[in-house]
Amino acid sequence: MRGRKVVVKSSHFQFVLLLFYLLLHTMAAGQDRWQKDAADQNFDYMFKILIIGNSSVGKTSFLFRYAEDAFTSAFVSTVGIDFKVKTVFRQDKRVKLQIWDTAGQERYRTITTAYYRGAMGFILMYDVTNEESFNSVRDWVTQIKTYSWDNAQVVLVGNKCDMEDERVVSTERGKQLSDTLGLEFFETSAKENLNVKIVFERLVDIICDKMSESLDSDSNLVSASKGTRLNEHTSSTNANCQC
Ligand SMILES: Nc1nc2c(ncn2[C@@H]2O[C@H](COP(=O)(O)OP(=O)(O)OP(=O)(O)O)[C@@H](O)[C@H]2O)c(=O)[nH]1
Ligand SMILES: *[C@@H]1O[C@H](CO)[C@@H](O)[C@H](O)[C@H]1NC(C)=O
Ligand SMILES: [Mg+2]
Repeated sequence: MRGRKVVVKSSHFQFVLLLFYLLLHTMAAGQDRWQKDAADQNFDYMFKILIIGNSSVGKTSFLFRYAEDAFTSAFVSTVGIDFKVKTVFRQDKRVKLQIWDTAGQERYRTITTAYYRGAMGFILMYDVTNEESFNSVRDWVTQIKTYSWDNAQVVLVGNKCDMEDERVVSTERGKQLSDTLGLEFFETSAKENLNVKIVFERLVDIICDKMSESLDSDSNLVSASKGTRLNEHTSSTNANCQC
């Protein structure tokens, strides 16, 4: 009995150590990269974007495809959180994206939700071959509402649309859910590079629109937080499913 207790405690302790290490690691890496970013003043905006969704839906692969234009079929589940920086040009503006790839596994939830603050956009991902990941979308929306800024913009993404034979979530169901939630919707494939770039560009456009909208109505950035909430969106009628 005693031995068992000690084992439990020590693995718990190891886990806390791991969390602590991760936190320091990302903070150090973040600071390092922030300094580099600060040195490069060649951008008009900096947006923080998070990719969230259940484990194995393809978040890391999606970002890897976007940032490095590559894909690997090996599954290495993300530990904690990491980010990549990429600059895009939209509407004559240089927009620097800081894209955070979060771990989908439940046990990292305390870490990952801590990064929701200040995020301007979310890519909420499920896997069209995984019913449970689709059924969890509402839970993820709740997480966003709980931990992020009211004005955060969200795009719903059904990934792995190249796997037509294993598909269990139809495009129609994805579309329906996105309409109910008031989110724009895309089906994507990190493997076949379908709709990956479009998702990021669309999200940047939505954030830009939202920004100028709040600036127009209040001429004051501080009051932007009084704007539309997630559940009150009216947009999102376009089906973007080219798979
Ligand atoms: N066929 C196909 N496989 C994919 C696609 N995207 C990802 N995968 C595979 O799905 C598995 C999981 O991908 P990851 O990107 O690691 O998943 P994740 O969402 O980051 O998972 P966590 O880090 O645990 O949250 C890997 O084996 C990938 O190769 C896709 O578009 N099509
Ligand atoms: C998927 O994510 C939801 C929402 O966070 C969570 O409740 C559920 O346990 C996850 N499922 C798996 C298999 O990890
Ligand atoms: Mg991952």
